[in-house]
Amino acid sequence: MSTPTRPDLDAYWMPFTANRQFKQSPRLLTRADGMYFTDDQGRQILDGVAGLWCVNAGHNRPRIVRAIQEQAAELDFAPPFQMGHPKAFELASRLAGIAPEGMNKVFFTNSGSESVETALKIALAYHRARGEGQRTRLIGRERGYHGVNFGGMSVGGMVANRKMFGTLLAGVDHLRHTHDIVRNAFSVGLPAHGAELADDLERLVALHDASTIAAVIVEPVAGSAGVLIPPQGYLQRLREICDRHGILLIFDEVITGFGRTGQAFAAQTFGVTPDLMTVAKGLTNGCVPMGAVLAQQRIHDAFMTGPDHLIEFFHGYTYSAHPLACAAGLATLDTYAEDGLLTRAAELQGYFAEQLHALRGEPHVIDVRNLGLVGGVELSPRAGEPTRRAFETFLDCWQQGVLIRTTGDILALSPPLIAEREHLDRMIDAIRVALRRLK
Ligand code: PXG
Ligand code: PLP
Repeated sequence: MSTPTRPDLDAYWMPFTANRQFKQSPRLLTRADGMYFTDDQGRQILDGVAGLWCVNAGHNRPRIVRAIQEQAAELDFAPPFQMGHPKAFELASRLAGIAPEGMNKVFFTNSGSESVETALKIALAYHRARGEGQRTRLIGRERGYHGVNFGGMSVGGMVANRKMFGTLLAGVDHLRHTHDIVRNAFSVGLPAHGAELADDLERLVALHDASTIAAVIVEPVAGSAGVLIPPQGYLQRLREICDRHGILLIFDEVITGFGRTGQAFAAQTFGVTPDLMTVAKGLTNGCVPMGAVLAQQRIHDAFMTGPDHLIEFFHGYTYSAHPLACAAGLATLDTYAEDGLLTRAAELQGYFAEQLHALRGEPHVIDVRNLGLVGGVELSPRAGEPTRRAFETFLDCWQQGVLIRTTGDILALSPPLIAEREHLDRMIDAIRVALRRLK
């Protein structure tokens, strides 16, 4: 095989990466199409994780590529403050059109992390605008992931993402997580046990008083922390408790949005409508960075007071509603609609679950879980070396030409929604082969 010339790897400090390991044996992707990447050795790599939970329509979709190219030549940038461009309004309307009932106001950002910061700020300012400015407390959940900025890190619950960074935001508390491998191991779809864990919010209300709590933020399905599927009835119960106490409910749908769970949004899959919803990733099929916060009309309207020449919400990003991102977003929504991708996971999930759960009984496997086109396989950690088993499985799959994700000792699959059965088979087979030769 020819040895390609590689760039100098020294200067790039890579995000969420074992930099030293990577630079010793780099994994460089140079092209992508459909379900596959090509690496710099010319190998085809089956994409088991939709890039990073974002390329839901598969790679290199002609309609999206063309939209970005044409947009760059037509309007490269338009300032988003006190100005607009048509596609920003069009994309907001289109998003409202597929969103849960009543979530019809859209604030654009450039990432999931920025969406989370934005949603938390909207929640605080909403209460203040209504004369309840004492509601400042934010509640997250253990094992939650809400991006890496200070707000999201503070409400997040993954210790490695928090422990190095000081005191974080004050006035944050956390619900217990819902992962219960003792009662729920190998559940197909929603686990049966644990709806009562939502009552943990009542404990925090009793501790802090509801009048001090602005919002609760949770991922409907926790992705980054290892595919934690909510117990049956849990999200409904959380919604009821929030309503009882005037607490806003924020769903972080950065991963679950755009078809991952079988409907456009997990809110629809679960039949639970939040007050605010954060999205990113699949919004542009991963092609151009973009995120958004979707809000209920009444949240937005609470801001629309005072003289009408004044700015109502002092927040925004230079690249909010960037023309390239809006063009990509519109073409992405067209692609999802044309190919029926927002509900495709619902059609495939039965087959996916069956194949994935066949990994039960393979070496080291202590749990398998699934919903829509998200799958998690939890391994028992090697004594004294947590995370190594999963990382070695990841490297083995890579050698076999399959890209998966790991977090801790959990393997995650989230294939593009265009996946066919044979692609799902191949991903799961690669994991099986890797597990059988793993120490
Ligand atoms: N919220 C959720 C629920 C996410 O999954 C973010 C916020 C942050 O989005 P940005 O665009 O700022 O990265 C995410 C991102 C993983 C993994 O391995 C998942 C994410 C990011 C990095 C790694 O599961 N999700
Ligand atoms: N830092 C400085 C000095 C800036 O001027 C700006 C934006 O004008 C920012 C940070 C924020 O950048 P962005 O709007 O791209 O988030």
